[in-house]
Amino acid sequence: MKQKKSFIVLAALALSATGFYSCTQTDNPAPYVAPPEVDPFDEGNMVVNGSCEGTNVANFFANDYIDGVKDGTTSARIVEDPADPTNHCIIVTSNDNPSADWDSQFFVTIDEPLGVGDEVKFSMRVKADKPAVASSQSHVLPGQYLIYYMVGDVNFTEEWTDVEWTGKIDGSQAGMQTIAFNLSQNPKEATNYYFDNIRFEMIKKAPIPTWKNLVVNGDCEGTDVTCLVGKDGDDGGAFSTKIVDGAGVDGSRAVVVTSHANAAEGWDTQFFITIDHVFQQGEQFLFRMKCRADAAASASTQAHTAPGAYKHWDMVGTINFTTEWQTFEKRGAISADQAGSNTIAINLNDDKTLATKFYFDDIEFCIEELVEQ
Ligand SMILES: [Ca+2]
Ligand SMILES: [Ca+2]
Ligand SMILES: [Ca+2]
Repeated sequence: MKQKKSFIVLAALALSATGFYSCTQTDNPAPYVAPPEVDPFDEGNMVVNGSCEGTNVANFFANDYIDGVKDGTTSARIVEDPADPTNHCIIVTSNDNPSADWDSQFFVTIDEPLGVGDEVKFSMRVKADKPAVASSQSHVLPGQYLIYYMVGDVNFTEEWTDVEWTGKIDGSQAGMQTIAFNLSQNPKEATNYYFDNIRFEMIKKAPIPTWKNLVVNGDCEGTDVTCLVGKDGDDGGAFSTKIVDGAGVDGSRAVVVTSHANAAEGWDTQFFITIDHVFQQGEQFLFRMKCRADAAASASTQAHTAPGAYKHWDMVGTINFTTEWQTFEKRGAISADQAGSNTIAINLNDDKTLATKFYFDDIEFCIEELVEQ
């Protein structure tokens, strides 16, 4: 009896110590595995093992010479710092009488390519067995050259020296994920280069361009005609937007504008899409709408500063209407002539003898906006 009681106490203690209250005695808990040691130098660093105190060389490559023999582009070697047995660093050995600055190279890679406008900071410490200078290049992967610059020239002395560079990725560097250092440039003779505390940080991702639609009630399902202004040919120039039930796509509502058969000018009949935004030169835009007419017709378009206030003879080119619904789309950049306007005017009496109805639905005028990531 006494023996049985102590067994129960021991079993209860064992169960509460492991935390597995639902376990039976036959369960075999998984062995404890210590979590990997986290190197504080890795935090925020796009380069893994930048301190070189681990063994991971996934982000380091060397096109180098070992015992005077070309070793090609392979993983870089981490060695004990010759001046400090408690420290580790990368060693890259160059060659005598190189034929080009890039006979020997060191490459630092990151796992994701950078895009135009990404703001980044690179730093490391370097030294060499002889004073040296290395230029840097942007590559995709090691050896996939993009452009002859990246983080500037690096100066090496026989003592550890910190180098640092901050900048933005430009169009020629887009897609880069490797910094290449040319180690056969100066001096033109064999020496050992050392790299340590390598850090490549993202300061700020480039904002993403997105389309922002500025047309109110573009699908015509509401009553707001702030952005949708019509002028029928027989209205004597008066604005009178008509949103008509059933005239739209799939029986929905749409704007209807009617031309007349004895027009004096192409703009006797017009439809205006006006937005609460003044176009800036160079601004990217996307104009899109669904349209049709009761007879085939073509319409020129103009830029206006308000409905009826002419600015320029072209805005989104010529629109060709058929009797079927179709999507008209125009992308472009606001020109100097269009800058300052805010309205697309569509001339619906370019055929001065055509009296017909034009239908407009699902109208969007989008301006490109940059959204922070
Ligand atoms: Ca190599
Ligand atoms: Ca180190
Ligand atoms: Ca509609």
